Amino acid sequence: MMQLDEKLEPILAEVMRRNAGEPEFHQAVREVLESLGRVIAKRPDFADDALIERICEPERQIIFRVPWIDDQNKVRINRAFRVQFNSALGPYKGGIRFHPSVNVGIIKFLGFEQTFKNALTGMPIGGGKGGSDFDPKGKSDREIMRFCQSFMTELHRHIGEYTDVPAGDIGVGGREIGYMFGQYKRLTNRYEAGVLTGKALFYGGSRARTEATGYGNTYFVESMLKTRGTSFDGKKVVVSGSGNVAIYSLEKVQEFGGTVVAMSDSSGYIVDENGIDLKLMQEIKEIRRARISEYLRLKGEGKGVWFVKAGDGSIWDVACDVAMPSATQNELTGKDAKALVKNGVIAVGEGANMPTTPDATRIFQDAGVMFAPGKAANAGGVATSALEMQQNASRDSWSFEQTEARLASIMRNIHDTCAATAEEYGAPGDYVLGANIAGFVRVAEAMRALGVI
Ligand code: NDP
Ligand code: 2IT
Repeated sequence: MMQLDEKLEPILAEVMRRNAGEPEFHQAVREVLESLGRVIAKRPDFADDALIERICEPERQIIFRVPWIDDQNKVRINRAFRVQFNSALGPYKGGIRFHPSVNVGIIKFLGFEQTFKNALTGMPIGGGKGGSDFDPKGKSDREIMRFCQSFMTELHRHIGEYTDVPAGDIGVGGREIGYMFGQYKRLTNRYEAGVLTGKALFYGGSRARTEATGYGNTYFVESMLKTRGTSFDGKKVVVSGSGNVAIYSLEKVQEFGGTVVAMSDSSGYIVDENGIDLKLMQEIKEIRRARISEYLRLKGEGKGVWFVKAGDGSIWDVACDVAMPSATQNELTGKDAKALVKNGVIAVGEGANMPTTPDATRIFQDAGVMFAPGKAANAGGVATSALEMQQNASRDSWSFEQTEARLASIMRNIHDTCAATAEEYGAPGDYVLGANIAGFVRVAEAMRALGVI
């Protein structure tokens, strides 16, 4: 582990004491604090007035019960969260995750990361995150609707266009946002389109929001490859996951001339030596909501396609030039990083939030692999959410081309900001340091201007 500046050590110790048993949150805070030693050496005033301590403490945390009735008429209970982390730059903004692994520590880590990510976009949005330990797998459409309605029956008091603007994340996509928006509208008697993003196009959604995170990560990695005089063209790529982020990474990588040879879900991974078929993957995942092994069944054996069950191997053993982990936190371990380096990987772009363990990140950086941290590389989703808020506020709707062009320019900007910041702070090519410092400085300047609140 990297040495922490001695002024920052007690801050981390206090975060760990106060948030006992929340390892993901500790991990996210440690990583940012590791970058801040160089900042306070240059700008000691940023350590005044407990500014860093305040940045590590969420402004508000809401935990609530969600009762709902399943298709067997049985009453079920889940626990839900909204962590409103930081509103110095704008209303809290960040997704909602439905997954059985969700707990307050996971939502806190995501809200903390979101704060710096949102700052990096340059848009007026604070950081927040929410979710529930509800497991959408195997639930009927009606069960999903009843759950979303009950969830919003409590959440609606805490959100609003000027307060907190949720969106999707794991297990929450267009369908869930629709049910939540319907319930919010009914409870408040307001057609407040800007209260949620990721809406469908026919009721206030933005074009390119569905594609934005995957496209954005691909744009970021393309910019990174360009610094070494290369591009996606002709590259072999592995994308983990097969949800929203993974599918639109696949689409953009293909457009840039790369070949995605493997994708996964929690049941295992699929390899297609000829390149994963986008339409087939969309049919399996977006329409049928099926398991990834369906890909092999539909394609048929003996065509350079195979499936490896989870536990029987790691997707990161598949040789590639570019790795884009786009499933979940800590999915790419030190062992995986070693295998990727051995197989000649040159760039890694984090589509997911914190998918790479700290030791794996170090292995990449020590081996000279270009490494794009999630809070920079996957910021295209939330940036396009901010564009959706802009369209809602002006009662306007932009074309796909116009919206994607804004996204592309935001991603180039984030890339260049991270690169320039890393250089300015004496670590050229270290995008982790660049993203952490550039995000921190923007939030910190705003917090200082607003006084001790
Ligand atoms: P989806 O629910 O659409 O897809 C998630 C994918 O990851 C699925 O293939 C899922 O497999 C897999 N996955 C999730 N949890 C696990 C797990 N514990 N173990 C193995 N596989 C898992 O979510 P998204 O694509 O929206 O999100 C993916 C990642 O990207 C998350 O880290 C999210 O925070 C991040 N992100 C999302 C943004 C967005 O706009 N949607 C923006 C920025 C970041 P299975 O179906 O089997 O569970
Ligand atoms: O992690 C993320 O940035 C998201 N899930 C998207 C958040 C948003 O508000 O669009």
